Amino acid sequence: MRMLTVCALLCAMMALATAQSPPDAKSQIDKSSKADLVKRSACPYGWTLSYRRCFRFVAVPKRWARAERYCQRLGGNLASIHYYWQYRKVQSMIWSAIHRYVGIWIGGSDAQEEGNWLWSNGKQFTYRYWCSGQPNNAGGKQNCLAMNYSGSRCWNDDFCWKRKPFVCARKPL
Ligand SMILES: [Ca+2]
Ligand SMILES: [Ca+2]
Repeated sequence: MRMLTVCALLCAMMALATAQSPPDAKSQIDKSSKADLVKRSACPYGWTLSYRRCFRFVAVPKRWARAERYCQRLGGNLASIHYYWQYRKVQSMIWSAIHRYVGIWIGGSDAQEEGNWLWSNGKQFTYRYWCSGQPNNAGGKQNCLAMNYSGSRCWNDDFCWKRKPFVCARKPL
């Protein structure tokens, strides 16, 4: 009997709670998350959308740190690469801009600690596409990641002071 009373009380409270929440709350959430999705798939002018990230190739050569600061002023960082297909996509973006393969800075660096590669945007450095024999830290001072190296167009650690074109990446708007 006591159990029944407790149950009746609980059921009444639950019914009250349900009645108090606005009936269209769920549809409101659905609508706003849909709008959010549409919004997040847009890039600022001059950026290329690729799977929820915006990329931008900058042809003016800069040192790695200057390139990173330039990307930051545009609301991003030097690009990080996490998959082979993503690397191919960035390569084709560069190719359609300049129709040649040259060394390009992206956001990897082991300047903080030799051999400990980090992306400047804070993402985990798991995917790698190093050329054979790289990174070799030539001269004990190669701490920045350049893509499109050699005929295989793979990754090389290079001197950060070198001026190279670069690729920025940022979140969609
Ligand atoms: Ca190094
Ligand atoms: Ca090297």
